[in-house]
This record gives sequence, C-alpha cells and structure tokens, in this order.
Amino acid sequence: MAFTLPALSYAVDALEPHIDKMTMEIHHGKHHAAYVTNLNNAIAGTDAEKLSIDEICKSISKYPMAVRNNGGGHFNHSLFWSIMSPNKGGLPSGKLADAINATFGSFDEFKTKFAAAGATRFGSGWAWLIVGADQKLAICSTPNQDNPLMDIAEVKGTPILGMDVWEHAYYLKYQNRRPDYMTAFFNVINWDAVAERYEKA
Ligand code: MN3
Repeated sequence: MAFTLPALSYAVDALEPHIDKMTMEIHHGKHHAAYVTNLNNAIAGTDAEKLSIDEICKSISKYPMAVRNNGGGHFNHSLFWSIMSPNKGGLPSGKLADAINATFGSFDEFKTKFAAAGATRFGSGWAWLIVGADQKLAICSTPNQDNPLMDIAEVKGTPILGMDVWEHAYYLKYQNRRPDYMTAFFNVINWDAVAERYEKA
C-alpha cells in the first residue's frame, strides 16, 4: 500500500503568528508531499511496500539512500504536524511532566537543552525528545531526515517530540534566526499529543 500525505488537523494559518501560513502551505503541501511521492517511487515493487513507516525506519540500513531520506522525511513530518496545535504551548502535565523534571531537573532546563540540540545541529536536521530502551527520556539530534528510530542513529529511541530545524521550516518568517523560530515553536507544542506518545512508548 502506498504511503499518503496525512491531512493537518488544523488550518494552515492556525499556527500564526508563530508559524506562518505560507511556510505551512509549502512545508506540508510541497516538501512533505514530495517525501511521500519519492518514498513511494523508491519502494515500488519491493517488500517495503508491505511495511509500516516505523518498520522501514527501524531497518533503514537495508535500504538505499532514497528510502532513508524520503522515508525519514515522511515519518518525521507526520510526527511534527501531530505534536503542534493552535492555542497550545504552555507546560506538559502528568507523568510526562514528572519524567521531564526527574530527567532534566526542571522544564526550563529541558527547554534549554532541547533548544541547544536544535541550535547546534549544523545544517539541516531535527532535535528530538525520545524514550530510550531504558524507558528514560533523552534529548538528541539527527542530520538531514534521519531519526532516532533508525538503526543507523547515533542515539536510538522512540521519538515523542521532534523539532524540524531545516531552513525550509522557518526561513520565510525568521530568515537566519533559528533561535527565534525555536522559541516560537514552544508556543505551539501540543503537550497532550506528546504525553500520549510518551505513554505508548
Ligand atoms: Mn521539514
């Protein structure tokens, strides 16, 4: 079965002023759509057509670069849209909040470390909050469209929060000011969705 572009659960202008409408239109409707098309083309006629995107990521070392780049692109962006929401931001609550405090000391400490992971990722990539094999939270980053599910990742785990730091995620509104975009991203994080992923991980 071919992969499809997931619909956004909010309007393209719903994340304004933090993430602008044109960026959302191009990012979702062009960039993510292209990853889906290219992934489908790359796996056409192979056994990977029967697998989920998670399964493909977990054994990504078996696949050509086109699957790694576009499969990662599809997984990463699908997660990204789902952990943002208008009128969200604020703070996590419940078990996730407890785990963040226990692991990083405080929410502010977490925020600082997560932003540092995004700021220090040279070129294009992602910052992640993951649940590791030890069931503990960790922050990491990956280059390009790699992600922590992939068997080639330096730090492996189940991603529950991902921040796209490719220039296409922020350049129209923030130009070279990646830190401003990262601050704005925190205003639209849907912590309920992150907590749901945490519980499942
Ligand atoms: Mn992107």
